[in-house]
Amino acid sequence: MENPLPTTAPKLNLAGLSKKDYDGAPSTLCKGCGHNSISSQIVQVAFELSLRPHQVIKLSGIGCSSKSPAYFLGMSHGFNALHGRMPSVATGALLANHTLRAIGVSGDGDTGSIGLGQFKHLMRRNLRMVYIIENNGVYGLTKGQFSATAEEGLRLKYAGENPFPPVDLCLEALVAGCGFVARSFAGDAKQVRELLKAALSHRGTAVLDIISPCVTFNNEDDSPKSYGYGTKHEKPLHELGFIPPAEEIAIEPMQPGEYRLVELHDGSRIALRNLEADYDPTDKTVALRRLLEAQEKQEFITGLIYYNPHRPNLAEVEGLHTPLAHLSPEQLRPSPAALAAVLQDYA
Ligand SMILES: Cc1ncc(C[n+]2csc(CCOP(=O)(O)OP(=O)(O)O)c2C)c(N)n1
Ligand code: SF4
Ligand SMILES: [Mg+2]
Repeated sequence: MENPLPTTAPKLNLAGLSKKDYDGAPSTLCKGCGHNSISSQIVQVAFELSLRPHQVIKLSGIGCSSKSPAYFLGMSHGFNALHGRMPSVATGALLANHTLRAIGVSGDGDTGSIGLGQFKHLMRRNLRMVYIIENNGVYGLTKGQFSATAEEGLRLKYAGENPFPPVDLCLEALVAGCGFVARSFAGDAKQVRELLKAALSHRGTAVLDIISPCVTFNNEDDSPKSYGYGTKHEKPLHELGFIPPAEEIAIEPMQPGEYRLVELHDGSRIALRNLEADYDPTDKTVALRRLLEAQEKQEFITGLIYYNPHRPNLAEVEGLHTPLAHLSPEQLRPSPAALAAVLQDYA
């Protein structure tokens, strides 16, 4: 019998792939978890940017957030590291092959508690990778204990009252030398997408601290990491749009001085329209002051908080050329004569 349903070919990108080709396994996270929404944006961005899946490596630590690389880019490389140890594994992987595009997903526990030391050293070394923190203020996977990013005095049904002040991971990244520091909200899909695209174009480590509500343990409307609170209180510093290399700027209407264009490493640009008077994301002192002020006033600011493309990344510092993975068997296996010459040096 003939199939009565009309068949339409899926839209393909420049890599010849459909959006479905960027899917991962079905998510096993709770329905409505912010982490699921971030995975969907990664799929969308990878499709729009025509990333080649075999040139991407996904990395993570341990947590609900760290499980999520299983739910996007199923054809890419992946490594689920130990708790808080994603930076070491990422460093090893990218020293072996610095041409890979690396997307790391961590949690506020994975980064802000057990992994804080590794995180700080990753910023210092400026490994080229996108480092996403899916920040929900709790250890979701182990049933909702407070994490280091939970607000002081926050009361939660299962965890009780948090007596400690929070760690601000954007501040930590900034102080440690990170050149791309952004904060976003899983409920603001467009901003997450534009920041992800820009982060993928950055020369070194790009940190995206995304408030990603845990609907099971931390989603009461009065909690600053809930959907309700985020939707009501998000204060974007600017509207932003990613412009791929060589593409015309299609933002209308555009008055002189209304937009700030920030050039990225690969020739793409971000157009920023300030919503907050004179916010300059290229000024580190301004960024530090604004983050401290937001902490003091408990404001939920989002956007590109700091940008500096000038520091070389780790591969550049190390002067890496052809990755081991791209060498031919002949290059990898020296001849007996070459080996004898090397040994001669030690004689
Ligand atoms: C060495 C070690 N210590 C503790 C744990 C237990 N543990 C598993 S996940 C986790 C925290 C996860 O929290 P977060 O990174 O915020 O991820 P979420 O689940 O909230 O997305 C902890 C403490 C572990 N797996 N390994
Ligand atoms: S427990 Fe929280 S963080 Fe974990 S999957 Fe459920 S909603 Fe997401
Ligand atoms: Mg968490």
